[in-house]
Amino acid sequence: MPERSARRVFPAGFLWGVATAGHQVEGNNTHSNWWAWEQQGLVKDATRSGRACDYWNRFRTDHDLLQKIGCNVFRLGIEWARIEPERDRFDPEAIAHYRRILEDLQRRGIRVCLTLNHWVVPQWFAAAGSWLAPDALARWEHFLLRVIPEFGDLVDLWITLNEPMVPVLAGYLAGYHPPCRRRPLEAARVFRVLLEAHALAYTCIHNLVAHPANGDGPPRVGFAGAYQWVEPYHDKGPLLPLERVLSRLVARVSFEAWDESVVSGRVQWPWGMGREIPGLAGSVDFIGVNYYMRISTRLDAGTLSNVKSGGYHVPPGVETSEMGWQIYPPGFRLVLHAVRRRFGRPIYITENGCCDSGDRQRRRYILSHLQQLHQALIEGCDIRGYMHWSFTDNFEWREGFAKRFGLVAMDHDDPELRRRPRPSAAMLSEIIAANGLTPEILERYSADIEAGCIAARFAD
Ligand code: IFM
Repeated sequence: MPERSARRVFPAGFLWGVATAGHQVEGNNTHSNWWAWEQQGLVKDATRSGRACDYWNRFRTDHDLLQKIGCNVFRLGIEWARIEPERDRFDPEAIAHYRRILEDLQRRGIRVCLTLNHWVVPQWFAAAGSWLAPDALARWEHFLLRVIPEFGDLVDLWITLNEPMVPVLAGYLAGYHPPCRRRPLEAARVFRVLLEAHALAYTCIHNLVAHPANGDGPPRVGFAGAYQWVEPYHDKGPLLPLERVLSRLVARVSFEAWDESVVSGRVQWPWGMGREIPGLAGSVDFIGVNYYMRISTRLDAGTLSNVKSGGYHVPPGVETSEMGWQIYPPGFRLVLHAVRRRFGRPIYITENGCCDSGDRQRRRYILSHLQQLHQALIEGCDIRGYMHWSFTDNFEWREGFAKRFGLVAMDHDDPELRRRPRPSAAMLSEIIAANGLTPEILERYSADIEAGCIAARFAD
């Protein structure tokens, strides 16, 4: 439960905003592997991304809303499949359109956090073997060399890859994201190739961007990692020691090995045996932290396969979101400290949010997570910004449109795709205006918060 009274002011210049991803909002990303996969009816609610939020055409309306909320940063992505719909054929109109979008943000004084790859790849790239193709990195570099100079002057923060462990685990190990493989050795190869892809993007951006939008020095480049707080399911009893070991293993497999590979420049256990990757060591100017939940490890065969499949163990009495994810704000602070210790670099929160169609839990979620974030700041974590996931309801991958993370609600069957800000958007707007949590804000929302508890779902 958020505390009711303490004032929590954030540093001057702290960035406040929201986050999206190209495929989830733009619509009609027809040349992509995800588009092809959706046509097979594999999305849980049998929807397809289709026109999604039509951000591609309605970006000005959305940017008006960003301004109303008071955002001074916006995280968005570009889609490789749109820019290079066929191998070696770049679409100049798509590039020009992305420039229009970024320029519109710049004109409004909204800083740009741009993701170069958020899991989705062109269908031609997927058909040739995706990240496992012998020339995958050459194709990726070809793309980077074309796009980075186009957008370099408009971007403040570059995200090379979003949650690279998701394609590794969901695409190649658990097999429920395209290309739906269950091959540990392939997963390990993809892990290595994505490290190389990240390092390549880091180097290209630093080599190619002479005048970054941030203006005051070299470009700022990082990746966005999916972090969870992983703990044993039981807090006492004979299973606890083994569950502790399991929780270490899950954290290691899911994000620590990636982080330590980036720090050391060598592919770390269990995904590799220390092979060096040129250009990788220390290839981050900041870390993007995506944090949603706690994972509880329990001693049964399901735990490891559940890690990325959504079927998590939830201890009795722990509140969950509509994704079935444990809402656990203290884990946020703990994750931030762990990331600080590992990298010693500035941190931006590139995603944090709650799947909540009725907007009953979201305000409490935001307040309690911001309190933890602020606590981490006071304790020495260099956190520079917070981007809430997500701006509008959007295409939630294999969950389709059924799962709703938006501060702004959208009915995807509405021909007008009207944007309807939820009450939590108004609350975030007040927080941004105050640059933090004031006792007045906490007091004003305490009734909502408590009313929300009644409707919140509790496990067991
Ligand atoms: O929607 C996703 C996003 O694309 C990546 N991070 C988690 C979000 C919620 O599942």
